[in-house]
Amino acid sequence: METIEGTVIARHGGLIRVQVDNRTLLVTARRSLAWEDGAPEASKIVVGDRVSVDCSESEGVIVAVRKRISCLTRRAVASPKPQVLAANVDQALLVFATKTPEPRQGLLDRFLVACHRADIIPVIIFNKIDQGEGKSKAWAEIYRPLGFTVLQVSARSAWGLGQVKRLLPDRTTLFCGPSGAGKSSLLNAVYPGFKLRVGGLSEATGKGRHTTTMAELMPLPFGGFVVDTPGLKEFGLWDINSEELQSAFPEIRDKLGNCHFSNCSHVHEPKCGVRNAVEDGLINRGRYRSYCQLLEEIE
Ligand SMILES: Nc1nc2c(ncn2[C@@H]2O[C@H](COP(=O)(O)OP(=O)(O)OP(=O)(O)O)[C@@H](O)[C@H]2O)c(=O)[nH]1
Ligand SMILES: [Mg+2]
Ligand SMILES: [Zn+2]
Repeated sequence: METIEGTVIARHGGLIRVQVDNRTLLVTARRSLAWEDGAPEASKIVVGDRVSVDCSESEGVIVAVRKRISCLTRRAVASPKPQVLAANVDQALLVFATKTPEPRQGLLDRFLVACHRADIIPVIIFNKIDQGEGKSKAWAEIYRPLGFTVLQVSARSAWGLGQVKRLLPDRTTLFCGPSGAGKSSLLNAVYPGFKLRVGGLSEATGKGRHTTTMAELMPLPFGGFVVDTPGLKEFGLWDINSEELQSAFPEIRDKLGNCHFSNCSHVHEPKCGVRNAVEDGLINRGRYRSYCQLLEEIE
């Protein structure tokens, strides 16, 4: 059997587009795939997967999937199954709008926990700064001291785009966030050659219209790859325990030594260093709320 190696750049139902050197092939996947790392729970090929394609037939067939270096996974809405957004990405740009659609801290904190779990570097982007700062300034003051990069940009006016561009060469970057935040607009602004479809917002709700309908991996002319994804409403955590959750919150990790009980959950125990820090204003209340909510959800 003659096989060649490639990278999955898009899925169209059962058909999978694979990049091999400078050409793309439209192939299918064999039913009994060989997963180098063992079949994952969501054993579905995703964008970013490195695959072996058998080219001995006229139509190529994927026969094996290589070990994933990273994969950003969420619990799909109304389904017990995990959904992998993309494989083998190095960093994720979490794109929110400063004002509309209104950014939700709960969603941001979920993204950050999932990136921590997946060993993917998160970057928080507030787009549409041309419409005003909205919550972006207050949130930058919360998240920057925690070690996260927070950028304020505008795809429309090109404000701050240099900072985004500088993050991209020679890596694979996932663009994710709610529908209508401007992920595709930002990508078009970074490289007009993409010509991605951009959609308006619903006048009634201020939310996006789910313009991008599938994840797609695209090469940048200056090196590196980007993945545009459909907007996300929900992000359920997948495969994470309470210790990992705590360690995903740097400000909680920082106070662990101050709790009376070594197995403190920081929700109801007395003499809790984390809750004291919240009372003293050292830990942001919204962040603490996110932690409690996520802990309840995973337990
Ligand atoms: N004022 C302003 N509007 C913007 C900016 N960036 C994007 N928009 C508008 O926001 C709307 C949504 O943009 P998209 O790029 O389609 O958003 P998206 O995040 O890709 O949305 P989905 O594909 O649905 O997930 C469009 O009407 C854009 O013109 C910006 O920097 N400023
Ligand atoms: Mg889009
Ligand atoms: Zn505690």
